[in-house]
Amino acid sequence: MGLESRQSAAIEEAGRLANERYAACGVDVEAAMTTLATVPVSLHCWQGDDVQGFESTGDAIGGGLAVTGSYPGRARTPEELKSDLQKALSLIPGRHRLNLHACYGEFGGKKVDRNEIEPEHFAGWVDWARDQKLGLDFNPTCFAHPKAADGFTLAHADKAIRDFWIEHCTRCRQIGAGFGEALGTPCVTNVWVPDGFKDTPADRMGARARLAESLDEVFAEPLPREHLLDAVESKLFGIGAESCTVGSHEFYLGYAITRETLLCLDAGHFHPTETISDKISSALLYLPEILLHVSRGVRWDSDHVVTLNDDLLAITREIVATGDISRVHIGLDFFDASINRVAAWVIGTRNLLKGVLLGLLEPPAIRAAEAGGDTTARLALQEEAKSLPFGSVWDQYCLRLGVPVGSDWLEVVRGYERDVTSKR
Ligand code: RNT
Ligand code: ZN
Repeated sequence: MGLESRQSAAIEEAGRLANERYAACGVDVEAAMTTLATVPVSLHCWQGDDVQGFESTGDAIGGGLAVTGSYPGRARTPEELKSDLQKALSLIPGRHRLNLHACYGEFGGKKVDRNEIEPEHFAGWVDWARDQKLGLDFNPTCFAHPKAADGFTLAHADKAIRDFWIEHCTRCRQIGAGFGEALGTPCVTNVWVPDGFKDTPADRMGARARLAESLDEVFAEPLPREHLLDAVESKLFGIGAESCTVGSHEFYLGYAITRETLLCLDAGHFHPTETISDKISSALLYLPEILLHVSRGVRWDSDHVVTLNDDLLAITREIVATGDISRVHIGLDFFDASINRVAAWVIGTRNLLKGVLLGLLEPPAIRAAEAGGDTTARLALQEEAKSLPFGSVWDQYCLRLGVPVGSDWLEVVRGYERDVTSKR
């Protein structure tokens, strides 16, 4: 037996023992792995190039966003970004999605302003996604543009500027619906605008009323839900917009419920002790579906790579605990330019999937203890569940889905770095 097959046999044997251990806790590991394989994660294209896009206008990112780090090898062209994504996806178990921003169109060196984008600028992405068997999601890009430089877009006091961004977002919905139709899976198109005040506003209501009115124009055209799912994303603050964000959580919660859009909850967009895990069940009582931007804020909305920490585990177990994972569209939203960018995708996405798997492996006795009023047992079982042999199930899952087990994937990324990204 060669080294590799000996290792595979050991992983399978450890998996068999782990499955028995879980079975004794009432958990069906096979069923958990089967379910996990149906959960798509939408990988955000913008981790690959530090949120730069392909417009080559040189406009600063703005919008209250910041990317730090100067690790070599960022993708500079659609070809490079596609190749990096393929490498990352080959190291992540399961079938997933790609989340594109409008500024990642293939403009062929031509200046195409945001109010001029057309489906044709994304045809190459659709062909590639079809080839790679990926669904596509989409986002208008309402930042990194002279008409967003003063921090306002859809809520701008100037009607001409509002109209410009309304046109951009309207086109984005049409492009998104085209993705959904072409690929046979609805495209979640998420509107996030940076609009906010650096210092204490005198008229919050006016700005919010303008935002609502602009959004109503954007969403006016009915497009089939089997092609397009509209989402709106709230935020607490951004750099340079510390005092008031027009599209706050309350604003969008009300908007999503009344206009029947998805609500996007970004893990970095709330007060530091507030968690999105606790919001999922509330949102799903009033909305059929929601979108998550899973991120990791360190001291602020810093968009660090997602790690397998308590926050993530609380989010993923809630997604499972609601009883219908398909109502929660899982997207990632982080951008770290200080480490290998392909590795960042792989680390964050594998962690997200590990979290969902842990949620699926939760012993049912925990819920039963709570239902029976035994909160002592609930706590005892929650804590004991933490040392169940989860790692052996995850290894087994990776082995079965044909992706590297453990940290073996890092060697593959290193090889790609040596041969490809370090030469950019
Ligand atoms: C910004 C929002 C938004 C962006 C992306 C690039 O704070 O989180 O989702 O990160 O659109
Ligand atoms: Zn986000």
